[in-house]
Amino acid sequence: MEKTLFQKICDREIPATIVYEDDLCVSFKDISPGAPAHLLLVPRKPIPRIAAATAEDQSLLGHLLLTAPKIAREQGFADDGFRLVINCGKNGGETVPHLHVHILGGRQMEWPPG
Ligand code: D5M
Repeated sequence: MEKTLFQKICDREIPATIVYEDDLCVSFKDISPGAPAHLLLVPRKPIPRIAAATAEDQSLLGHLLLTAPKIAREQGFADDGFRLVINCGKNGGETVPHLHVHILGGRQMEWPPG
């Protein structure tokens, strides 16, 4: 199977500004930032979207949710708050079919999102 764009970033075949990595996931700067701080956190496992995750992925998903705030703290934008976003499928606005958590911060967020 062809690697996804984000697998290629994880494997350093495509350049990105990586800010965090461990055995299970990698975080890097979004190429098209929607906020002063905009990171993506992706599992190394290429789950296409959150709706495609299974019970087997339970601890991986927990790891992602625990790691995102840790990265925001390490990157210095957690104190004023931040937003985590997971887009799923076409109507969810997912453009890269590899599960990713957006970590957005550095400005006041609005609700509802567009
Ligand atoms: O978000 C997909 C996000 O992926 C979008 O905010 C742009 C970002 N993106 C796309 N290509 C790259 C590369 N090469 N580096 C870093 N960031 C990238 P979605 O939720 O699927 O709309």
